Amino acid sequence: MAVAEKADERRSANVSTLKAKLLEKILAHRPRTTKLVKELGKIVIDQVTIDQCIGGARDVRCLVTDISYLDPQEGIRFRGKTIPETFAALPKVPGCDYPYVEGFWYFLLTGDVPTKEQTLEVVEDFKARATVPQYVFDVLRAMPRDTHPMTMFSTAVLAMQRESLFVKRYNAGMKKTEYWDPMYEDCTNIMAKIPGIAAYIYRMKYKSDTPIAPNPNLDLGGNFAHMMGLAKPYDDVARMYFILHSDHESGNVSAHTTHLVASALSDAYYSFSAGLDGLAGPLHGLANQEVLSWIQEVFGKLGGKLPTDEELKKFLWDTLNSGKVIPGYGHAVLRKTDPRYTSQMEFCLKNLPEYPMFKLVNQIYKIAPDVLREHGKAKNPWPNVDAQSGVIQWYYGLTEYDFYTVLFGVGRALGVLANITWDRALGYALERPKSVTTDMLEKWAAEGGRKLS
Ligand code: NMX
Ligand code: MLT
Repeated sequence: MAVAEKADERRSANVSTLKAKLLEKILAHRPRTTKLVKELGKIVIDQVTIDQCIGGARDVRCLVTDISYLDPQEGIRFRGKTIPETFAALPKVPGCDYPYVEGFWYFLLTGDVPTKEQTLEVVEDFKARATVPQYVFDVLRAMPRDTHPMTMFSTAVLAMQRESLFVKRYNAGMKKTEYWDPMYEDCTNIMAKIPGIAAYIYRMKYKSDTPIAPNPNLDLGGNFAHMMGLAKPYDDVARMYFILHSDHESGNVSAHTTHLVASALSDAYYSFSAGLDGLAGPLHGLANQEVLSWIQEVFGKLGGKLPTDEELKKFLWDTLNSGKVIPGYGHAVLRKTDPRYTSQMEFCLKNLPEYPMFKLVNQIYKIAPDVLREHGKAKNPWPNVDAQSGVIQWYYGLTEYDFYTVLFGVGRALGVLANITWDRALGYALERPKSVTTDMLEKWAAEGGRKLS
């Protein structure tokens, strides 16, 4: 890119430290992507088998992201850092155990750990963008109160699509190299507003329609706890929860859907709303709600008592024999206990070691993997993030478990919105894989494989 063009881009991005740093990173990264596509594009990195074609493209390497990577044995790394490393590296809110979510946003977007000062700049930027338009609340209020909170959340995000700066700039005419700028603005606006939207849905739906106004002196986690009406240390629980749920590389349903929709140059509102719809499925984010309802069922059947190991084993088998999955167990990529589960387990061991529901979760961890192995289907018998998260919410007073996936959605926004900003920055293409017919698969199978010329 010409020096003048770079300078143009810098001028147009003359806003926050984060945005300037992001542009610096984008300009440094673009030549790598260009070289990979133009000079090295025909190098083979994977092959596709018939079972992958029918079976959800499992393990096919055909997506790129530098924001997180999921190793089947080790679990997630955010920008190269494990969960403990991430928590240790980022600036913490004074008097709290967990980092600012805003600093984590800086980290996901740029790959750099922000200083305290850079973090506080993002805190202020989010506050300036946090006001939710009144029409969003009006839309929510017009929906029947028994609407699932994920439907409300996704609708609220979609309703704000008219705010998109990307659409305005695109319609006015803009160079492809500038796409990232209004995308970044839309994504930051969404990120700043959704804690208020989520809390409004919660207070309207479950707390007799008593929304709590935001407190302009608080960071995102603190303000979320305040607007939910949940006392300390729920602010730290929220920070931990949002960071842990943020990103899980690109292939999971919510991240992939957001990326797919954005690839049509749909704006961030359309894209994230669609991603939330995917998150609302019971095999994905809704599993955390299912875990809690399963646990309540066990307690309900035993009059609130903890089961014996034998009783628990029977409950697990009854669930499997009724054709259901054990929620919170198994994973499409992971082949070990999810480190997000471990991180939350450590939180529970420190803060609620004697809580009966936590004891039950631990007991399930002891019994369920063997039951799943004996069942013989799940490739991964170990727990995922959802097996542990609901217990913490319940302990701190958030017992309305059909709201849990909304919490997941607020956290997931950090990852998927950072990703689609980078999609635009690197000019990622419209996603359009090729489909084939069953006849074709049968023919290629009979021939011993498709002839690749
Ligand atoms: N309980 C019972 N059966 C299971 C489980 C489980 N927890 N996990 C996998 N299986 C079955 C699965 O249904 C499939 O059966 P079939 O051959 O009859 O279709 C078989 O085992 C092979 O599946 P896998 O290849 O091991 O898993 P896959 O990659 O297809 O799916 C999940 C991954 C996560 C969808 C699956 O493990 C599952 O349904 N788990 C329970 C739901 C859950 O916890 N989801 C949350 C995932 C994390 N998140 O937050 O998104
Ligand atoms: C996620 O966090 O998205 C889930 O663990 C599902 C996945 O990674 O496929």
